[in-house]
Amino acid sequence: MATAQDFTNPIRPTWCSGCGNFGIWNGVKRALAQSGLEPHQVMLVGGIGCSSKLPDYTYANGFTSLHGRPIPIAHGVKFANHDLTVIVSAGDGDTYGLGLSHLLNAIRRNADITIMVHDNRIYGLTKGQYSPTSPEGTRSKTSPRGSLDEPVNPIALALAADGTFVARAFAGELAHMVDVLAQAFTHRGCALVDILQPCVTFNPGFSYDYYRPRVYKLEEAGHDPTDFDAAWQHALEWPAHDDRIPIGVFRNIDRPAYWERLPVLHDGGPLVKQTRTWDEAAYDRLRANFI
Ligand SMILES: Cc1ncc(C[n+]2csc(CCOP(=O)(O)OP(=O)(O)O)c2C)c(N)n1
Ligand code: SF4
Repeated sequence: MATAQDFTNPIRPTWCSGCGNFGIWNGVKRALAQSGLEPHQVMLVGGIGCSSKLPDYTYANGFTSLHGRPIPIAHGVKFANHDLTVIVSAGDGDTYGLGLSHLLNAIRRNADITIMVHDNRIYGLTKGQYSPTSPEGTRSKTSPRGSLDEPVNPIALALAADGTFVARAFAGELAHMVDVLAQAFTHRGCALVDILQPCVTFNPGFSYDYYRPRVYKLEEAGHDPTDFDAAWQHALEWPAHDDRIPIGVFRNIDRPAYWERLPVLHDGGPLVKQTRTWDEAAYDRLRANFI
C-alpha cells in the first residue's frame, strides 16, 4: 500500500518559505495514502496559481490547465476514465473568480471530482491583487483605496447549489485536514473543500496566528452533516462574523454521481477500456441531419 512518501516526486517546490501550501501538500499526500490510493489511480488537475503547482510536486498523474478552467478539464478526465480519483488543486481567484460558473455547474451535476481550493484570500502568483474572498475594504495592488466588493461565501454558495459534500479545512490543522480530504477523495460525487491557507508574502494579515484562535471543529460541536438547515446556519457564521470560524464537513449526503447516470459509462465501464468500432453508416446519417 502506498505511503505519503510515495506521492512525493523529486521536484522541489518554489513556494515562499512559510507558505500554507506546504501544509496542504503534506495533507494531500497523507490523505491519498489514507484513502488506500496508489499514485497511478490519482489525477491532479491544476489551473494557474501558486496553489496550482501542487500537481507538479506530487507523484501521481497531473495536468496543468488554464486559470479558471481546471474544473471542466477534471470532469472531462473523469468521463474518459471514471476509475481515476480526480482532484482539482486551485486558488480562490481561479475557482471563485474566473471559474465560478464551472464550480456551480460541477456541484449541481454532482460531478465525481474533489475541488480543493487553497483559499489565501488574495491572488498570490500575480503578486497580491484582491480576490473574490478578500474582505471588503482590502487594500491591494488593484484596490489601493480598499475593495468595494462583498466577499463570496464559498460554503454557502456550494450549499445553495445543493452540494453533496461541502467542507472547510485549515492548513494549520494537519490531522483534521487529512481526515476531511480523505472523506472528500472517497466521496461519491462532487466534493468542495475550501482550505484556509496563509499567504505569508502578499496577505500576511491572515496568518496562522490569525486563524488559530478562531477555528473550531464542527465534528466537536456535534454537527450532523446530513442536516441541511444546521449546515446553512454554520455556513453563515463566517466571514460575516470574525470571531469564530467553523472547519470540518458542513454537509455530506449520498447521491449518484453524474457519470453513474450515463448508461454508456455506468453499464459500459470506463471509456478508455471500451472497444468501439466506427459505424460509417451511423456517421453518415448523423451528418445528414446537419446538412
Ligand atoms: C485567463 C487568465 N487570466 C488571468 C491570468 C493571470 N493569473 C495567473 S494566476 C492568477 C491569480 C492567482 O490567484 P489564485 O487563483 O487565488 O491562486 P494563488 O496564486 O493565490 O494560489 C491570475 C489572475 C491567467 N494566467 N489567465
Ligand atoms: S506568494 Fe503567497 S501563496 Fe504564493 S508561494 Fe508565496 S506565500 Fe505562497
